[in-house]
Amino acid sequence: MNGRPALRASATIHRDRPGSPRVLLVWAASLAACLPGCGERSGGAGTTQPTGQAVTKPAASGPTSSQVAAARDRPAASGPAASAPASVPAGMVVLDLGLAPDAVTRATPGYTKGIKPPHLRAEVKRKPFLVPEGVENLALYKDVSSSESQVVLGDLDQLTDGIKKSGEFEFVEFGTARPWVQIDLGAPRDIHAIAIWHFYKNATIYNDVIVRIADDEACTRNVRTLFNNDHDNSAGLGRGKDTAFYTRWWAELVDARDGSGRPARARYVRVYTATGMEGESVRFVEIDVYGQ
Ligand SMILES: [Ca+2]
Ligand SMILES: [Ca+2]
Repeated sequence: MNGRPALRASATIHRDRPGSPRVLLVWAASLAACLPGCGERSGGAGTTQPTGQAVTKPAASGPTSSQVAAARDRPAASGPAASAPASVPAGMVVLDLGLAPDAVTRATPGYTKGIKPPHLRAEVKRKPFLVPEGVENLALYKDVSSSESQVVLGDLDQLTDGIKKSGEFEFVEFGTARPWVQIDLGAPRDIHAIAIWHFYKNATIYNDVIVRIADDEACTRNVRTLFNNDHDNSAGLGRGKDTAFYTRWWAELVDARDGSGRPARARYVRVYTATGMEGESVRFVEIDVYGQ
């Protein structure tokens, strides 16, 4: 397939490259707020290529030429200013998920299918997510394993390759109804947030998305569930109170911190997903784990 292996035999990919539940999704209910040039550009300071640097300070100076061009093309009511916090406390920065126009596939928002679950949330603009300076994507180039010994398309390491586009060959597709994927951070780390990009070029509502962290590879020690939208416990991991969502280029952002803002410490991050509302295969594009 264009030189790219379609099947992968091993469940775990090893590489040597350098390298309680709250959903923060609050995104634009209107299509306008989802147009290119707005959203999480963090004042236009986001990078154009995926990097390990996950955070960026709000822009301190005037707009760049690309910002000017973006501003020209977007409704006045949206844009970086709409998502910029009134003030950022000392030592904190706005989390930059790397959503520059050339870093993600800005699929047309609003494409929705007919079947919707009862717990589907309304999309409103997500508030800026503040993290301490120095927080970065700990998952970049880290090892990925899965419940499945084979995937239908792609390679597991695409989940942490920093590429967040959702086009052809830019996702990993599973042939089973309820796979999980797991990232090994290599050591216990302090996790502030986890961002998940399922395949989003066509907005999809996946069932039973569950995010867990644990101290061990088998996900049995010190297991904490950070997100669970399995409202009817069909996954058997307990009934979740989180809402269902459309897959979008701005990702699903899960807050890993406790009520006092303390990060969660763990080495392993496991994300379960079941097939979509209309039987769509489970497809992952990228998972970021932001922490220190
Ligand atoms: Ca990727
Ligand atoms: Ca369910």
